Amino acid sequence: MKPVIRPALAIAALALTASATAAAPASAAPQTSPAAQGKYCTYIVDTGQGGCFATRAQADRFGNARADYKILGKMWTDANSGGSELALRGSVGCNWRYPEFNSLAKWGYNDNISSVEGVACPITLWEHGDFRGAKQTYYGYVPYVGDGMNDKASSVSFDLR
Ligand SMILES: [Ca+2]
Repeated sequence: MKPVIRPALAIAALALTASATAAAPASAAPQTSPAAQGKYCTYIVDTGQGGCFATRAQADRFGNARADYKILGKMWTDANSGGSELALRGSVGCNWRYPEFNSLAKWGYNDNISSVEGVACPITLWEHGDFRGAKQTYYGYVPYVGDGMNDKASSVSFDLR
């Protein structure tokens, strides 16, 4: 009896150990936001498609780099265009409030914008979602949005020429 029981107990103990270690990594799964998937994010308002990529070249090629999907504006999570980058693109252009840009949270960019660039249009940051709260408009590249808007923007508009 003894030689048979010992291996059986050893196998049972081993199986318990294996299942316990397999469960641990699943409970510690990292949180995933769009920005966490890549440093360079882009969104094309015409198609409703976007993504984040490891390189800016990959982000620029997204959407087959159609020329009419011009970059309306860019924003970064750190000052001096540092951190993660979000480029918003569309064919309609300026003087239009894109309803799709009413929430930066869906791209992982809520309350973390520190620098911006108005590329095709002046870029307006709004303190809250749905274009509410305090706002500030920036022209061209601005390495720091200022203490009043830093890490506060929750929506963005391009409704000025
Ligand atoms: Ca905010």
